[in-house]
Amino acid sequence: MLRSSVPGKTSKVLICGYRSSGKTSILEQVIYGNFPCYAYPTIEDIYCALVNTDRGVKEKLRFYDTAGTVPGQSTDFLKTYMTYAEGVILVYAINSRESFSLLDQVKKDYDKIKEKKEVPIIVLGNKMDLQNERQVDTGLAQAWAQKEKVKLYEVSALDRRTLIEPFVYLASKMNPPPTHFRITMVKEHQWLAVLSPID
Ligand SMILES: Nc1nc2c(ncn2[C@@H]2O[C@H](COP(=O)(O)OP(=O)(O)O)[C@@H](O)[C@H]2O)c(=O)[nH]1
Ligand SMILES: [Mg+2]
Repeated sequence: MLRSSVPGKTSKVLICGYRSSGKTSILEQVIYGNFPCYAYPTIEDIYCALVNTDRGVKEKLRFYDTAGTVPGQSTDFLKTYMTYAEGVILVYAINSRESFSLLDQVKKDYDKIKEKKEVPIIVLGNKMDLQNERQVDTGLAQAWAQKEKVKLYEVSALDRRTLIEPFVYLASKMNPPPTHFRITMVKEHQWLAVLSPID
């Protein structure tokens, strides 16, 4: 049965990072199971999907696929998206050192904007299939992610199986159930019935 954790609510997820790191390919693969042979540079695209969570419900997510950035270029255009994002996916390509360096700038911009909001962020090191072109060391990337308190996955947009865990993780972190305890009231006469002596 199709159930959403918050009926009617669609949460906004921003996907951003270096130009050509594979943002559009990742969304096309995880949502449609399709790896486009060629992709046009993105201006802005919106993808809607129901994503499984580890709570047995699905989250309705609206992904904002943005134009890629390059180091030195202003990331100002991302600020409006950042203000409204309820989840963020930062993408770099493991065969591009520049794409990884850019994430630090994007994350810093984001931290300034989000203030005290707790917004789930995942980092995807894409193009894992291009091992022989690797420029970003896994350990180094994981150390950065740990420092920034974000979860990092290496993935390949060619292989949908690598994308499932990160997307389920992100969806599970969105709209988490309240953590306060629910106190069940017991009516007084029920206790009396239990405590009354047996004839
Ligand atoms: N080998 C490989 N190529 C990829 C992967 N993801 C994307 N690409 C290619 O990288 C290029 C840029 O991809 P695109 O999705 O348009 O990147 P975007 O600018 O970040 O949206 C395209 O030629 C894709 O076919 C991947 O995981 N592996
Ligand atoms: Mg794109």
